[in-house]
Amino acid sequence: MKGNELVILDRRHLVERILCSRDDLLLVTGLGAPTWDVAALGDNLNNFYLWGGMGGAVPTALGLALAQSKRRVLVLTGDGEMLMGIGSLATVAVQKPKNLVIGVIDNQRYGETGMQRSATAFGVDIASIARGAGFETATNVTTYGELDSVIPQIYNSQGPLLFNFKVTVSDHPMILPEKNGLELKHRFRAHILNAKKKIGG
Ligand SMILES: Cc1ncc(C[n+]2csc(CCOP(=O)(O)OP(=O)(O)O)c2C)c(N)n1
Ligand SMILES: [Mg+2]
Repeated sequence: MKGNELVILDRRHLVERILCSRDDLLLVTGLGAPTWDVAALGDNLNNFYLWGGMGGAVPTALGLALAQSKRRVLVLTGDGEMLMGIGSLATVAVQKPKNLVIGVIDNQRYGETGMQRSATAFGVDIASIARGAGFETATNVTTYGELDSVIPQIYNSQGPLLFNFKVTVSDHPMILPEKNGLELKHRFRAHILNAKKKIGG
């Protein structure tokens, strides 16, 4: 995948299609637009939104996946955020969490700060980097047809998996969830641990 090829995925449609069958999926979102995309679908106590800590989305999701090994964990983050934490792919490849899926929403831009081109606009391929780290499954997804075949893998295939979704540059309204990080941490933790107690885990 070169940086200048046609891309047709819309990020809000993408996220809606992935999450419409989410069931009890645990979801970590990278700062900025990926958080707003998920919030646009309504709040969910199984969501852990990151507002800062750029580069920390995959490490956060990795810790969660290791601690909650019976739950499926998805992280949705941006190309810029992923590039900042790119070394975390090596850690994931070494840890091999079976329940972790990484979805990169790759608009080839740093959206929030003014749409500056990221390295992926110049051909840097995050999926190839993940394969180089040791991921068996790490691919680019550019069409809705490919997305349809990837969604069952997100929910069922053995992780770690990485899907780099090529999306159009867009200007969707900002939908902001709760911003207090402490509150977000406490409610997520309480919800997961309480749910675990109920199923006797
Ligand atoms: C350490 C650090 N550097 C820079 C920023 C400013 N910043 C916030 S969001 C963002 C761009 C994120 O780009 P990307 O992850 O690709 O998300 P997009 O909005 O493009 O979907 C930047 C540079 C920050 N929050 N933290
Ligand atoms: Mg981006």
